[in-house]
Amino acid sequence: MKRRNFIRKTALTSMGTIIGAEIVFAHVMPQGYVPLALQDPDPFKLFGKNKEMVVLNDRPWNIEAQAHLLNEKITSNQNMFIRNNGKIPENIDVKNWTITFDGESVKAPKTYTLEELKSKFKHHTYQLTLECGGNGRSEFDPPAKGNQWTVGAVSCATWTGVRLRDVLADVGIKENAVYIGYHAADLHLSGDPDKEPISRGAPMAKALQDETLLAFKMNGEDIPLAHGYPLRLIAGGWPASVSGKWLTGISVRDKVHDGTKMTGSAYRVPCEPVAPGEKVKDEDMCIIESMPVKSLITYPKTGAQIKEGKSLKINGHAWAGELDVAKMEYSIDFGSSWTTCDLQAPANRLAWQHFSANISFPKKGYYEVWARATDSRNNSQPMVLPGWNPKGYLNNACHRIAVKVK
Ligand SMILES: Nc1nc2c(c(=O)[nH]1)N[C@H]1C(S)=C(S)[C@@H](COP(=O)(O)O)O[C@H]1N2
Ligand SMILES: [Mo]
Repeated sequence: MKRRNFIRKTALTSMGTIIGAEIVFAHVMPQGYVPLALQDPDPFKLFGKNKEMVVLNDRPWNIEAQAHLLNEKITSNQNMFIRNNGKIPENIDVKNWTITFDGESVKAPKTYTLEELKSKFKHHTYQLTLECGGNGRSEFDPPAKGNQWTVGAVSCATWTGVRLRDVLADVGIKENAVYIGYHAADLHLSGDPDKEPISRGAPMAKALQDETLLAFKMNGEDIPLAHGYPLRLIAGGWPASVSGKWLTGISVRDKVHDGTKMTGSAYRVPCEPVAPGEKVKDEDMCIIESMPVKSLITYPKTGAQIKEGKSLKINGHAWAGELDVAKMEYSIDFGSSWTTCDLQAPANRLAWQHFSANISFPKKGYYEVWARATDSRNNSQPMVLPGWNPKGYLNNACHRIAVKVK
């Protein structure tokens, strides 16, 4: 990371300053050695994250939010999950940053500087929900390998950029275009510069949507480094893996993009339901497209206590991939009966929707509040874990919180 470089260049005395004490035997410390006290950089300082964010992995960095941290209507940087497949690029030269369009289905390859993108095309701003396909993975049984996300790998920030569609029109696309694939500046964990940590994409129909952006701003400011500075593809409502960070290229393909993590079991699920633990052949796996309907109670925290006779106000967000959320309900009797919540319209298509409710409880005791969203095609969240799949994607089971009435 940046910090390592920085440390290398820093004199021993400054190392002492960072540690907060003199390194007494500094003169015999091996050259290039990084003292333990500096080896474990603080992700909160490093990325500006809330201290309650949970680090799932530091090589590469994977950090998730907790439900209550996502209570903001628009997710701020400090509460936004980080999902990296490789190493964050270092020494970004934003003045010379370029994006190249190539592939079988461009009329001719074309490169733009970031400045050209910004000055040549109209800017658009949308709130867009990004959820990792593996959000909720920790609940699958048999367990699935990978980061054990609980509920916090989702965000809805405001993204500003140019429409990919407008840029593709300027590049010139052939009629046989089927899919786009992205290329990015992050580094493969092996250190091999010829390997890409991830190179995913989307069918042309998704690439050409109004809301699909080449974004250079998040919440009105430069995109934070960990979230793709200085340029990022944003494809809301689809697995967030489609939203390539540190974007350097888009290939317009005449077939389904076959980049890293497009094939095998990566971001793919069995086309037909399978029994838990079953082996599934590659050809029976289908690429995840629109994410399923889901919701999250962001207030109060699980474990909340209230006084008898008082009502409890809950609130949270609901989202449904490409669709709208049509109905939001809660249950306090383990799903036996459901009551409708207030549900707001999305700020724009592909933005999450806010819900709230005032809940009365019949008497003292332990309760669980379960929340269930239904999309505009009448698909509801399952109360328990949905279809098992080898990599543990698409867990959209109802979120629940424990409540005690005292
Ligand atoms: N270049 C690049 N883009 C990437 C990734 C990555 O590792 N490298 N991870 C993807 C995955 S799997 C997810 S879930 C989102 C996470 O976005 P965030 O870290 O900004 O929340 O970025 C996607 N874009
Ligand atoms: Mo992801």
